[in-house]
Amino acid sequence: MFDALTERLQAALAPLRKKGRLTEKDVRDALREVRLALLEADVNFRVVKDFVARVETQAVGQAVMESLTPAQAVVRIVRDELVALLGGQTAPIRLASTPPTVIYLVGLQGSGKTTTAAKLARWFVRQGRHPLLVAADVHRPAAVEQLTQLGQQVGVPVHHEPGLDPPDLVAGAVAKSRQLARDIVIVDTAGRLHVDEALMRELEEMVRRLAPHEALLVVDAMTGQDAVTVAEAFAARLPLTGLVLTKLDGDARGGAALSIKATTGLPVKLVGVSEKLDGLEPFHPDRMASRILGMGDVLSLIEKAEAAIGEGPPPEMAERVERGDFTLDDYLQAIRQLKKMGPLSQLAELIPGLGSRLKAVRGELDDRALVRVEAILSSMTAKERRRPQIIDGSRRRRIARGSGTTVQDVNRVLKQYEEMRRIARMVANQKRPKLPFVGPGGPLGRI
Ligand SMILES: Nc1nc2c(ncn2[C@@H]2O[C@H](COP(=O)(O)OP(=O)(O)O)[C@@H](O)[C@H]2O)c(=O)[nH]1
Ligand SMILES: [Mg+2]
Repeated sequence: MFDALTERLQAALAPLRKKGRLTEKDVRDALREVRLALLEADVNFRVVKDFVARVETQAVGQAVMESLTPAQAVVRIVRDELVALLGGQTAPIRLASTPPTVIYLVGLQGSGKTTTAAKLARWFVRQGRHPLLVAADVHRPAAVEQLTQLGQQVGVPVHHEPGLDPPDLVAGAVAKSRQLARDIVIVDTAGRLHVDEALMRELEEMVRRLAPHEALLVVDAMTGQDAVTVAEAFAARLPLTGLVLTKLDGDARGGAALSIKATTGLPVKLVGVSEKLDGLEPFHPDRMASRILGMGDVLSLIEKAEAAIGEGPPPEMAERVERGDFTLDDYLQAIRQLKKMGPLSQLAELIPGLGSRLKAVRGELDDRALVRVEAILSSMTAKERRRPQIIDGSRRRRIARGSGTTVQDVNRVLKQYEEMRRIARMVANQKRPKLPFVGPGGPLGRI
């Protein structure tokens, strides 16, 4: 996420750290680089100007110059102002006091409305709620079909009546939600390639017939500060309550994310971080600021781990691992949990301190290797996983065939497993419990 920006900001601030005392010139030089970094990331120029001015007023102050660690003080100011720029506080999705809560998703075609509708539905289901999706993009038949399929994947009913206009359709949505005992109504709307009058009229009419509690504008982060123009056009006609920034996993430069709150006044509430239906996250300005500055985001990492691992490994597995006696079954489980945490390259950027080494580390993290190891382990029988010593030549050939890999791949996985077990035993003997499946020789290595 925003790799280039992170790299440039770090480079801009690095010279400060090399000096014990800072002069005003040092600070101004660094801020000039910060300014260029932001402009290059396609942040709105007025936003950049205000931002740099605010940082400068504070950073050339006496308190900073005379502090024991002036460089840190400057970085802190940059971070705090970045948090403010991104909206300050986390802006939650507000639920109606009397259900159902009505949430509209609006935006240009291709911005990610339909995907976000399904992601949001899934997100609510996981919170124990009961959403209803409304397929109000009736102009393209494929759109209804797309939402219907996504609804099935997340186990959420989709409301649609062929031949009905969107305003009439949404007008009946609350009755439908009551009938199906649903407490949240998520309306997926039509988009155009650009903002046009017919689209706006239709949306206005829909909002008149069914008032939203949340009207979220979905914007593609890849469009940079063009997103700001789109947001202003929608905000002029609709009672928008917030934004969803999608495709943050792509090579977006950061312009949209950093400009949009300041220019529209609307908070970013959610971000889309993958095409998959679990790729939706609440937007936390403070965590995002840390990430942009390459400081990592430990809180998100912990949350991901907790969500993936749930209660943690079963106690008997933990015990076995501690004894240095873990099986191929344990190995398989560990890999599956690691996979649930998301793409390895995305996890890397949450780890503090990787900073400029992030790119190199990313190159080494290979999700396909993980998938391959999983395929190989899954192609073994339960007995083989418990007693790997019985895996002879013919079994190896069968496992390779079953997993679409080669015998060499299977050999490598078995060798890695032996190595991990050896390390685990060594660790157990030193009475220093440590997870053996991460680190050299672990599933992150090449197979
Ligand atoms: N990588 C990535 N792709 C996304 C994200 N959100 C949506 N997409 C993709 O963007 C394309 C358009 O999404 P769609 O929901 O159909 O957009 P709509 O026209 O606004 O309804 C699809 O290919 C989605 O898979 C995201 O957060 N990350
Ligand atoms: Mg759509």
